[in-house]
Amino acid sequence: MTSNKDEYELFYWPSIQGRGEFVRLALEEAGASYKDVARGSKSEGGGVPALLAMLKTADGEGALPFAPPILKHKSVIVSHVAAILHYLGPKLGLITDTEPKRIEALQHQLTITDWVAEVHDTHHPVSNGLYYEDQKPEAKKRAKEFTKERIPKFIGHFERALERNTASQGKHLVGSSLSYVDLSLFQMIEGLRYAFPKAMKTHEKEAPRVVALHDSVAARPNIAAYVASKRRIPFNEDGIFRHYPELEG
Ligand SMILES: N[C@@H](CCC(=O)N[C@@H](CS)C(=O)NCC(=O)O)C(=O)O
Repeated sequence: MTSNKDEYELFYWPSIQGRGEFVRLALEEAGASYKDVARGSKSEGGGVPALLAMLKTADGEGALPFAPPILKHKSVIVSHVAAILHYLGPKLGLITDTEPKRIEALQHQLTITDWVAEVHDTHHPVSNGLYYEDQKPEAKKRAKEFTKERIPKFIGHFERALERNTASQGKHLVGSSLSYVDLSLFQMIEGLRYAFPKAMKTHEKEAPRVVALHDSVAARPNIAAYVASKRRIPFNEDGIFRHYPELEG
């Protein structure tokens, strides 16, 4: 189904931003040609069957992927958001191609991976295999702790990381220019504002650099165009960032 112009193939669930969005943002910022395979038509070899086939057979070089998102580039297959961005970063000009900078970015991205897992656990604290409605009391407890303790801890961490990065006067997380980690932090703020608007109003006051970084990413022409386009799936209650008013107490 891939035409020659689609250099990268992203395999991710077609109806949510989810973890795939961190990869989409990097590809969009770079203006890369890519195919969001499961959003393509089944008749042309896309759709969810193509994603399931990738999970099952992973025809290419690389580890058998456990879960999406998965990137295929030529014959190389990469899964896990942080590994995908580590791979794509230098190719897309979204990280300085030196080992110290790449490992610095990878560490930040892995912190975001941990943070995303905690966001997920606010609505699925007991099991992925159960519906939200079957774990509501636990979700309430988890979300209360998450909004009170964990959001400020993570946001505060990134605020300090920005402050410490004097090479960019606190404007970027790694080095002196935009990296894929800045795009991912933008997405965390977007998602948390959707899921927990009240808590974010409070916590953002303590993190002016994080908010400024979010705003500067939002204003980048390719990101602004993408966010306004149909390619950007709206947040919804099937994704990672879900807005359940009852979880904000
Ligand atoms: N560490 C992985 C997590 C991947 C992941 O949990 N993917 C979700 C969708 S967002 C999934 O389909 N998981 C299936 C499962 O855990 O059984 C990453 O960062 O990409």
